[in-house]
Amino acid sequence: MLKKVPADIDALKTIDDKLRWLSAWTIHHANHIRESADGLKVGGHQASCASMTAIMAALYFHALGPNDRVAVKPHAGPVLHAIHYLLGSQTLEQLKNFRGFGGMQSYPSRTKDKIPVDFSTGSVGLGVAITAFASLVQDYLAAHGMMEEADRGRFVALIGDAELDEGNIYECLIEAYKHDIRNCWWIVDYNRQSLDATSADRMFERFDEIFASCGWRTVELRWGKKLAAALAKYPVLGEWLEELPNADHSALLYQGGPAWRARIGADLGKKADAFLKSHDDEALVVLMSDLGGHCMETLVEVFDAAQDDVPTLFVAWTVKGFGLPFAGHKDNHSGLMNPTQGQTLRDSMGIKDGEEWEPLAGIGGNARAGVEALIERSRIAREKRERSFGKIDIPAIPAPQGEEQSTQAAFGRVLLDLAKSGAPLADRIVTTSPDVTVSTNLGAFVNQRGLFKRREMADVFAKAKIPSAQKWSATNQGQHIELGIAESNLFLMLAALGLSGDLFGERLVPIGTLYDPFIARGLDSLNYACYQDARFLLVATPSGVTLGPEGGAHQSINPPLIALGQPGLRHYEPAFADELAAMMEEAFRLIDAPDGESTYLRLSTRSIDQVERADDGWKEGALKGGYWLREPGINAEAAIVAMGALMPEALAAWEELSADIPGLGLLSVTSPDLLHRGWTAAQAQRWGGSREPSHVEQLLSRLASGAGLVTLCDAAPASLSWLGGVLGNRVAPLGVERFGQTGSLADLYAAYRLDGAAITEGIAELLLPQTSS
Ligand SMILES: Cc1ncc(C[n+]2csc(CCOP(=O)(O)OP(=O)(O)O)c2C)c(N)n1
Ligand SMILES: [Mg+2]
Repeated sequence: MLKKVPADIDALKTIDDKLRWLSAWTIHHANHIRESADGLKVGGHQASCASMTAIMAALYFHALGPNDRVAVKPHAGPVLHAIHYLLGSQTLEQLKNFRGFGGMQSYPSRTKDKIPVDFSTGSVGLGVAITAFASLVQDYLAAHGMMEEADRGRFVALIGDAELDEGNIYECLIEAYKHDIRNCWWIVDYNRQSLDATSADRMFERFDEIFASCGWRTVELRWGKKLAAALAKYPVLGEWLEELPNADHSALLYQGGPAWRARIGADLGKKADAFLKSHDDEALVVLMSDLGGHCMETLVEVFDAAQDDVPTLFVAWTVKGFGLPFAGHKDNHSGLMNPTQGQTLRDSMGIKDGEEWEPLAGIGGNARAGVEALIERSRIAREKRERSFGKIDIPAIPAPQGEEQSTQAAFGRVLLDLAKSGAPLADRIVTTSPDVTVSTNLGAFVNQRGLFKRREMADVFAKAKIPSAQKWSATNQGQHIELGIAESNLFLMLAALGLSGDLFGERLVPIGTLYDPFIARGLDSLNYACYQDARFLLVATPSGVTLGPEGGAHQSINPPLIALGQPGLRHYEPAFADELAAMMEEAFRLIDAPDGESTYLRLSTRSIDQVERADDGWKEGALKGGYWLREPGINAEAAIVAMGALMPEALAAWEELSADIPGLGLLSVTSPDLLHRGWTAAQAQRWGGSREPSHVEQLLSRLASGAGLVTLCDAAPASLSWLGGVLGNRVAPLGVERFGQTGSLADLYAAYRLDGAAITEGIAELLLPQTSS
């Protein structure tokens, strides 16, 4: 840790005021001053900002070091921008364009904001949990010699109190405890208000215990120094205040001095006389608002006292809307000052008309020098960190050999071969799985590369010579991070691993596995990972009704549709092992490429005959989303279009039908996602002049105009049926639309119309003359 300079409390307080002003003014300007082209309310959260400015001033201008990373509560985004404005790393133009096109974003965004944002936030709860996983990644990198111990930083989450209702926080807390995470500060802005209401008093008493039982130190910042002194002098007032319900407290903070006086007088009678006499109404408001989260002395003191690496929860009592006209009002979440209130606030801050944007307006004389010195001293990064790409040597990934293989088994073999090869890529791979490592075929990789644990853990079964296929000892050199069954944690782990290049300058190659249907379980966390452009490979297996006897509860139906609508994630669904190998190689490349993305491989446990290839001509098409596995004849009237594990049915039907239907083609779709994207991208190009036909258009143009397509996939049929819209082909869509059930593949394919008979019927439907009844 760097040596600390003693805090300049006065300057910090001035900065607190400045942040409150600038964040409020930025929002005010966007709503009341900036020209509105469409009359829509712009919005913003002045109250949510105001309750955090002291906490953020104490952090960014005192406690944070250059290697610390912060997830800022989404609605306090404008405070972060105000901080960078004071530091000179945010422009006036950006502040003026808050929530405008290309301007600073409503909620901190790693990818879109111009200032350094360590973690995007917006979907509450996720920004909190990712800090714990990022601290684990830091431990991983340090243990693997990819970063210096001394460069380790702290991971700070600034949390709204209502955010603590999000279940993902507790899933993360449990996982974090198992991994003995450290260097985390979670700071709760305990303003006791959410969007709709004031927070339940009862629950808050429990948070301490929950965190403490997971190894966290908890620190409560309840009263500020002045209020604490007053309560020490008048203990009866202290007892009364401790018991005051959240809703009453908020209402009194909103109503002001006379209301406090009346209520204290009514509740305490003569016992409060001395206290009330010694405070006029204005003094009462100031005193009763002196909560720990607004008291700079308290904030500096608790942050300075927590310099070890023990994870710490700070509960900072605050007033939502502190210092603003709607302070404490239960409806203030989206409250905006009106123009008159804006002017009054400006005047109260000593800022002249026209100087609203002046960073240090209203600060005179000696105070200004102190503030300037403090701004100069802040150790946080002012520039966005460079992203780390293009540094990993990606070897060719050969296809596993074998006449009959499943894509899931082939995945395990590719990883095993990589682990044994000693290629530098293998050293960058980190695998992780929510308790399905073995059943998703990661086991062999883990046998080679071991579990990661900061503290060594012997494989008790191996030591006792009990036979087992899994020989898993854990060391700090291991490369597999074991997770409990909480899929949201998997995606947050992948998000943190997938940002390692951005956060720490060392890119890892994260691979996460889970069962395909359980993507839905962690979907928002997956979206969150993609939103930040974290890079990883997600392997979802098994999938579809093809997992047969496992039954309906494990059979996925809609993930290809999810992938079709998910930016930043490329869906590949291979049928054969050589396709899988090519896709994995591509996925590794995409992880390490500036214009890359993450990849989702949807795999199967079904072992199928591999096809003979004359050459590598299929590969390019397979990586673009599809290729003709059986070329169509000139002006073919029909084609079978199939994806993934159902390819044997498609091939058999093709064999059977092609005698009767000359030129029948078989199109293997490896990524509906890429085909669709290519199609829409080509459409968008048209407006710019000449346009290249997209890959899917090129594929389908091989058929006669208006030819029929029977589409077949072990997923929602809409995954492929849209292909008919590209060139106007008629489509008979086959796929799964009902929940699955147990059974053999033959039973299930017949029941769900995924078999040869269904394909034949589909073709007949398309080719026979339409009869009218
Ligand atoms: C997952 C999710 N659900 C709902 C919302 C909408 N929302 C935004 S803020 C908020 C309440 C936040 O209250 P709190 O965390 O206490 O923040 P503060 O009082 O500091 O504004 C809600 C429900 C959201 N952003 N994310
Ligand atoms: Mg709140």
